[in-house]
Formats: sequence, C-alpha cells, structure tokens
Amino acid sequence: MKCKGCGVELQTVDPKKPGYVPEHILLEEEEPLCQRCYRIIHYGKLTVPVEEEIFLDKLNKVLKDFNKVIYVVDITDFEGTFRKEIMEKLKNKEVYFAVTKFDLLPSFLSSIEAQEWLKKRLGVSSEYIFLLSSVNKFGLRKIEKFLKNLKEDILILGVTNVGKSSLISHFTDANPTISPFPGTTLGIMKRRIFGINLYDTPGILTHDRIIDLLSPDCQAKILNTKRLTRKTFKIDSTRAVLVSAYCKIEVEYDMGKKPIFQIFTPEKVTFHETKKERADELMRNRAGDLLVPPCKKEKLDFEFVTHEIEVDEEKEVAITGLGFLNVKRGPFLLKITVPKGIRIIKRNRLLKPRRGG
Ligand SMILES: Nc1nc2c(ncn2[C@@H]2O[C@H](COP(=O)(O)OP(=O)(O)OP(=O)(O)O)[C@@H](O)[C@H]2O)c(=O)[nH]1
Ligand SMILES: [Mg+2]
Ligand SMILES: [Zn+2]
Repeated sequence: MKCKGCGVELQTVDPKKPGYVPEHILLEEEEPLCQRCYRIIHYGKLTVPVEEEIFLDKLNKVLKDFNKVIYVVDITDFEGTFRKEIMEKLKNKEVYFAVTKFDLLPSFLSSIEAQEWLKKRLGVSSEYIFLLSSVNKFGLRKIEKFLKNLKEDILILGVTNVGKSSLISHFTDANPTISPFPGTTLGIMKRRIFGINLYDTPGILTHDRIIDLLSPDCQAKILNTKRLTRKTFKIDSTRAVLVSAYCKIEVEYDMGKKPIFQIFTPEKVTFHETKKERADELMRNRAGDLLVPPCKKEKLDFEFVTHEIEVDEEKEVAITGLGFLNVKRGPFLLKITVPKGIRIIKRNRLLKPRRGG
C-alpha cells in the first residue's frame, strides 16, 4: 500500500526510512499517511530527508508509457528548473510546460510579456505553455481546459519544489502532501481527473543551484512565499555587493557613470554592500547572521569561482537557485563569485525597464 500524501510504499519496520507508519495506524486507517508526511503536515518538520537520486534514473522507464508530459518549471528560477538533462529525456515526447510561481514576480510584469519571453526560451508556441500560480490561481482555467480535452494519460515532472503536487491538487479531491521541503513527493501517484490519469512524480534533484547547498530546513525557510524582493545598487569598482554568504558581485567599467543593477531574490535573502577588500572576510565570518542564507551561523567550506560576464541593459544574469540580476545602466563587466559548480547564466531580460521602476 502507498502513502496517499507522498506515494511511497508504506512499511512498519524502520522509522528512519521513507514510508514508515506505526503498525496500529496501518491497521486502523483506510488511507494512512506515512509518518514523514504526517510530521511535515502537522509539525512543519522534515524527519526523513530525501534519499539520493530518486527520479532521473528511473525516468526512461516511466516515460515509456506516455506520449505527453507536463514539465513544471519555476519562473523565479527558470534556468535552475528548465534543464538540459531533463529535456534530453523528453526528446520523443509531446512536452507541455507549466510555468509556476508567476505570483512571485514583480507585479509590473504582464503575463503577455512573460509569455513572449517564455516562448523564446522554451522554443515552443503558446499552446504548449501554461503560465500559472497555484497561490492566486492565475492561469488555472487554461490548463484545466487543456486537461479536460485530453484523451490520454499524462505525466507531470520537474525538479523538486516547483509546485507539481500543488498544481495537481487543484484538480482532484486527493490531498497530496505539499511542502517547502525539497523532495516531498517520494513515489509516483496516479490521480483520476476528467476521465484520464494524471501522474504526480517525485521531484528530480539538482546539484548546481545555491538552494542545493542549504539544509532542508533552511531551504524551506528561504523558499519564496512573498514576491521576490528587489534591491538596486550603484557601485564603482572599489565596492562589492554580497548576496547571502554564497555570492559576491563586483564590477569593472569604462563608461563615465557607475553601473546600476537590480537584484531579485526571495525575501529572506540578505544583502550587504562593502569595500572590496573586506568582502571575502565577511563572507567567511558572517555567514548565517549578517549574510543569510545559510540560516544558521556556520563556517562555509566551499571552493569559490569567479565568473566574468559582459553585460548591458538588454541582459539579465541568473544565479541559479538564488535569484537574478537585471542591468539598469551598462555596459560593464560583471564579476560574480559563487561556490564551484553553481551555474551562472546570462540571458535576455525578462523585466523590461519602465519609468520609475
Ligand atoms: N508562491 C507560490 N508558491 C507555490 C506555487 N506552487 C507551489 N508553491 C509552493 O512551493 C512549495 C512546493 O510545492 P509542491 O507542490 O510541494 O512542489 P513539488 O514540485 O510537488 O515538490 P516535490 O514533491 O518536493 O518535488 C510549497 O511550499 C508550495 O506552497 C505557486 O504557484 N506560487
Ligand atoms: Mg510533490
Ligand atoms: Zn507520505
């Protein structure tokens, strides 16, 4: 029997392993929840962290039974969640994209602008894109209509925490476990809707986003609940901006005026501007108090790498799993220092400049 919250096979033997449920509950309840789901829902605690590599390896086998899939992508971390290695596996499939968390972007970004940007980035036309928010229900009607017209089963997939289970929960009475912990869903779950089966799946783990470096508790704390915060900086080449303890930003430029840029991150991420010479020491010694994340004071032990990128006003730079930087006045050379392995990506801007913005 599977847990109705996370889809994992239930067991009564090992409380430290996924799927554990005390025997009396298994006997008493018709649709028991595993202890992990119970504690996530009632205490907001993650007691059994996700085991390694849950899903990408298995994906080929699972995909055999489907022609159509919905790939769920988080628009606040587009580059971190729309991934080459996943697209590779979907080569012969009809892929639809559910782009979630639109509610977290600045309100001045219209859905039409976002949709145009997504069309280019995803390389598909608008019938294949569902821009939505599970929080304010934006876009749900369009995807509902699509699901109602489907004649065959469809698989939902994507990396952890993008909102796969939240999306599905709008269309069924089943209550999947939804939480800000990465890897909430552990097994494949079939949901009957509008005459077809929709399959929820465990999130695919990533290892190249800043969020991946954090403990599950800290990830849950950082995870956006409110709109991204926006901070504007105007610095010269003697200064540095620290964004959390994992990212340092410096600039070099020839133009007469100082570069201006804005950084968009989840609300709990802190910023600190300082003299260039002091920056590294602050990153080492103030991780977890002045500089969040991490969420607790700790000595960070990473090898850092500096990425140098030429940018102008047309561009944004995504720092995967942390946020993105939008250029207000350029051109300049942007130097971003992050732990080795974290991906930094220059992209065409999602947010166009506007008066007063
Ligand atoms: N602001 C916002 N939050 C969302 C949205 N969709 C999901 N969330 C939140 O994101 C977190 C993860 O949601 P889930 O539905 O559990 O994500 P999942 O993709 O099923 O995650 P795994 O099962 O871990 O792979 C939860 O805290 C949700 O409340 C959205 O559209 N907007
Ligand atoms: Mg889930
Ligand atoms: Zn469960």
